[in-house]
Amino acid sequence: MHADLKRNKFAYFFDLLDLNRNGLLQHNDFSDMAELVRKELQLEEGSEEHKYVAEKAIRLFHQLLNDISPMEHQSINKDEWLSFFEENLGDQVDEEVLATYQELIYLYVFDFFDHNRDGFITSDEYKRFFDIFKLDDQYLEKSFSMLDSNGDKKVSRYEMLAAIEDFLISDDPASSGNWAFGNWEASPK
Ligand SMILES: [Ca+2]
Ligand SMILES: [Ca+2]
Ligand SMILES: [Ca+2]
Repeated sequence: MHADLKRNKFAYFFDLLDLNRNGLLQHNDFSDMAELVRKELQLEEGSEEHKYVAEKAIRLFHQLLNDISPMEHQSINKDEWLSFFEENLGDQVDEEVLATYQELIYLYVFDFFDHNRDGFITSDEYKRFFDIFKLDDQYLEKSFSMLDSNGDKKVSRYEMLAAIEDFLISDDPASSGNWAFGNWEASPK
């Protein structure tokens, strides 16, 4: 059937998080992301808010290091990433792993980009997500409309969590959640 579908999505998500596109997930991918968010939100360097953002950004990395135990110190390669996700969210889904990553990814992509803190992501806020992760914005509109399942022009927490779950475990190529982070069939730039 669609044996490669989930693998392609896992690989796409690795490339997205690998902010400097060097083929490895390392501390700087996450701290650089926090720095971009800090500038975007115009937080003062060293402020409590800035520390909060930096701490939250690194949480996903620490969870990954803990779960994957990479060969190289503090450096996760794509094969290690793919084996972990295929083992835990592949044919057999470990519910605990799913819940953990659903929440962490939610915090990483939703919470950071809800700039006005109203609990919804607008298409402008979603565009910043595309900009920071250098995603191809020709897919911005399509991705946003796939996320916005009730069509009210904003993405709620519920819509985002459902999409992330689909992205992580659905093996249906027509599933709208596959589009949560842009065009999963293309490589991020
Ligand atoms: Ca990297
Ligand atoms: Ca908002
Ligand atoms: Ca909506």
